[in-house]
Amino acid sequence: MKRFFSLKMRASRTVDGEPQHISGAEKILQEEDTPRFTTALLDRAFHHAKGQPDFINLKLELLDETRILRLPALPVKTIPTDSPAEGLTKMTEILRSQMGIANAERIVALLPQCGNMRGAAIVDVDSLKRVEPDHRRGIRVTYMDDEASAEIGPSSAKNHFREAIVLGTKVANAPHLLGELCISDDPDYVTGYIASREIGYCRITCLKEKGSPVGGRIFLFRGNADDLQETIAFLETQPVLVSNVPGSPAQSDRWQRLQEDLSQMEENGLRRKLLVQETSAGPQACVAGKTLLMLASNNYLGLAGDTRLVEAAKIAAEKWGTGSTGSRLLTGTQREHVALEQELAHFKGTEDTILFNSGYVANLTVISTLCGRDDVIFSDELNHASIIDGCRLARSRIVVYRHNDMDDLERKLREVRPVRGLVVSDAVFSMDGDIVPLPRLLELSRQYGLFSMIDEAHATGVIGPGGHGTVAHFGLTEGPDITLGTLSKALGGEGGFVCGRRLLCDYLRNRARGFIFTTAMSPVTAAVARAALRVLQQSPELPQRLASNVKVFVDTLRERGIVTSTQSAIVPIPVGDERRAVKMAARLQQRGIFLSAIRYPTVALGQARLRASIIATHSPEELRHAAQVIAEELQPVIIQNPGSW
Ligand code: WAQ
Ligand code: MG
Repeated sequence: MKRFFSLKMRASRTVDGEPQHISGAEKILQEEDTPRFTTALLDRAFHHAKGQPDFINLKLELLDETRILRLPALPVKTIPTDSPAEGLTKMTEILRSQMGIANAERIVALLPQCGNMRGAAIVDVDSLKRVEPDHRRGIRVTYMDDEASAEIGPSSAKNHFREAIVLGTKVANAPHLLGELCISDDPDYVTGYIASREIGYCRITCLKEKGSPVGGRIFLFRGNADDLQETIAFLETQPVLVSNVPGSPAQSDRWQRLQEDLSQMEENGLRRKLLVQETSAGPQACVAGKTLLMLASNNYLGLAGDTRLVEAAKIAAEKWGTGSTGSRLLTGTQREHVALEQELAHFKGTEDTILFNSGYVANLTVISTLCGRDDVIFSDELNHASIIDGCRLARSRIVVYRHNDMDDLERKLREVRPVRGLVVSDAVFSMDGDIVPLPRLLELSRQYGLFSMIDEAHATGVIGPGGHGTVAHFGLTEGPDITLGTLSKALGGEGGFVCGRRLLCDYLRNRARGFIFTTAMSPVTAAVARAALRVLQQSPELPQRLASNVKVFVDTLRERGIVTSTQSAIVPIPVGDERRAVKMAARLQQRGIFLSAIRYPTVALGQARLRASIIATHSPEELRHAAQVIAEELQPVIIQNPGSW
């Protein structure tokens, strides 16, 4: 096995009795390379423009290979700017509209005060306070290197860009950090950057006057005191090797980049594989010839394999054929589509409904059709990717509020005072299984004159009496302006829908690109959804059976010491480490239980979990058995690893 070392060099000179820094560098390298690099670093120390050192500190330290995190370099984008004013404005804009940070101006204004230190400032994006323990030193990020770098040039060849992208990639992947701002304190270097996992590494070519020694670096933090400790520990001690670091901002190879990214995912346990299901959907599944208890599907009511839906599909196919033949606005509207829209409106108690080809498309389309550059969208931090993508497509200013925290939402509404916009939330959160506090959300949206929207993907057919959804669950007389649902989860088919007032649906039929510029769903698909609604109406006990199954499963887990809770059919079981979660899921699969390991980027790094979703047609015995097996497998992990780094 290869042994990896961290090599650090610091050279200084004593001036008036005080040590004065000359140069410093660090590497992560393999044992056989240590002599070569030690010599090269010494050479760099002795031949520096700042002068002759009288003190050189060389440190060589063995690293635990299994702890080294390998990360692909952030994608690079360059934004050309002509003046510091323009550059800082660009930075503020990105911070505000692409990263959803309300205090953007004030944070950028702090930047020049956070430089000329050994380290960087950590700024709490909500309180705007510096929270790193030592304000004179800052937090110094170390234990990182470009995986491929095999050269140390003379100090004159210092490559600001490559060093910064290595640091920026590590910082962007640190827990509880939303991103980073940086201006170099090299008087001759006016290019700086703003970076995050979402926006990548965005270079801004002019951020200060040439000749100015004033730089700065800010890490944007959100969290509590424990979170801060975790962030600092990651920055200061987690070894990181960054792969695919471009030699210059312009360098790229269009295929190699894809290959390296996939290899990297593989190494980090993040590469996905498709599992082929060999039977129709039900409480059991057959994968690779083995029968497993299915705890990973969205088939909450068991309808995806229901014979009544299958019959409806056959009849519809015979009557209507298989394709809709065109856009809804041209030849793609058949009686099945119209009837389904009316029946969904009736089911949800709204004036009208409009169909989409999937829930993802529905979110993307509705949000980007209703909102534009002049809107502010308030979005829960745990909202589903399709909501986030919809917000981005809208090009609105995005303000992210803390998960299900209506006080935080209210604070942000008060602060931003939006003229126009939207408050949007999942109804049931897909990775945690909890429910949006809808009454308060509606009250706040109304008070500020904003549209309200919930995504009932995991609520339709599951939540509320008869599976009617979140509005029924809270016993409200008036629901949100926009309610989105899917036909593909509890309703056992496929497609998405949006319901609300007639004006909303009429508007969307005329303006929504994801409705207009696509072929309508098959009439068979529409007929299947209608059959699912009929089954649900004839069997209102189905959602109840689901709820009591969930209770059996959660109670058994709890009896066995596994801490979990849910308000829906989704039961998150915390594990922490990504690779461990994957290993655990594989082991459970060997023991006949199929559930998914959910990990970064679906949830934050270090918060990997197992996610069980329950089906109404599971038997209580099956669920009790599954919970016991899961508890047996998980117990040692929970004790050894409370989800820390
Ligand atoms: N950890 C934390 N903060 C640091 C570190 C570190 N390892 N090194 C420097 N800083 C802080 C410190 O406060 C400096 O004053 C500030 O960052 C700027 O450091 O794509 O050269 O080394 O072409 O001057 C950006 C490259 C170069 C843009 C940034 O920063 C591009 C740069 P400098
Ligand atoms: Mg530097």
